[in-house]
Amino acid sequence: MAIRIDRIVFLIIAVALLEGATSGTKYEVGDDYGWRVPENRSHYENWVRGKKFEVGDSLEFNWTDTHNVLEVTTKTEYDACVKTNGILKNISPATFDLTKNGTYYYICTIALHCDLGQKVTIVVGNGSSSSPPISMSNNHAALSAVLSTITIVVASLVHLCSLLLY
Ligand SMILES: [Cu+2]
Repeated sequence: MAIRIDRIVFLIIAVALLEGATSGTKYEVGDDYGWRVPENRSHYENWVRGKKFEVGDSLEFNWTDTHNVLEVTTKTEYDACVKTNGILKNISPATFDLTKNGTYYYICTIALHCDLGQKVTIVVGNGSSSSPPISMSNNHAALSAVLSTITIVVASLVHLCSLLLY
């Protein structure tokens, strides 16, 4: 019986840790529509509407034809579809983690795709990166660390008990 409890406890701990590691929402940009040249220029603007992005969330860009994702750093570059600066990802799916509050700009650099509306602006938190970085993620990380320490101690004790009993 002790061994059974031992296993159950381990299972619970594993699930808890897994859940902690995958907190944050993963958004597939455009949902089923994916990342491509949209039929209307406000397509991705509409997709963003009503969503509340938070620190710890991530974006996944999926495409099948010839596309890519460039994270540009300024609104000026975004508005003008400037393709020379930023983080470029060429392989689908391309994931970007939203690690802090701020405004993030993504465009496709292929041909005129960006000009045709294959671009998206993501606002995290209040959209300003100057807000203090106390954010949830830090508290979350600290809490996770404490929790995993506790679970390791508990797991060790349970294991020890089961060894002593048999
Ligand atoms: Cu494209």
